[in-house]
Amino acid sequence: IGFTEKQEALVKESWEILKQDIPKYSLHFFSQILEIAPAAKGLFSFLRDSEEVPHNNPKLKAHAVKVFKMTCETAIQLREKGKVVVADTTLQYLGSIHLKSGVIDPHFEVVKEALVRTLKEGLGEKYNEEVEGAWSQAYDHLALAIKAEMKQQD
Ligand code: HEM
Ligand code: ISQ
Repeated sequence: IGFTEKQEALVKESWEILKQDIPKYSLHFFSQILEIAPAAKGLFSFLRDSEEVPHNNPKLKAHAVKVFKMTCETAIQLREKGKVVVADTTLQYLGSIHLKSGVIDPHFEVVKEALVRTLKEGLGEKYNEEVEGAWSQAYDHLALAIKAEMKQQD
């Protein structure tokens, strides 16, 4: 399935907007995950022993940014090469982290929905179905690669 130049541009442009307030959007992203799936709280080491979502937690921020950046990078690769290329070592690492943390397949839909809600929040009137479609498509490809790696290590 192809990824158009337009879709790539939409993903890049929206990331440029969200990037301007990392503390806000990383927190929003994370809060959405917990709103959709409260039980997912126990998966995250930086949350397990805190009552509420920690504001300004450097790990939370860095990881949230990585999810957005990797999805953005996936969009670029889908456009350039028609497939996702993540360095083997990165994929193995992400596979093992998620497997060890107890992440299972249905969680990937939760994170996708949280990501989409965060885009909606950040983009305001610039948000539309085309933007959502482009991000969803890139995310799905990336998620598939991570899930496949998790199964291989299982
Ligand atoms: C950790 C990315 C999906 C839960 C991480 C890290 C990254 C990442 C970059 C940090 C690794 C490190 O340096 O320590 C992604 C991407 C995803 C994805 C790109 C999808 C395309 C998910 C899903 C869940 C999840 C679906 C389940 C809710 C976790 C947990 C950790 C983690 C529990 C470990 C955090 C900790 O305890 O420090 N993820 N993730 N991730 N992710 Fe994801
Ligand atoms: C890790 N993996 C997926 C999503 C995340 C969101 C916020 C912080 C860490 C994450």
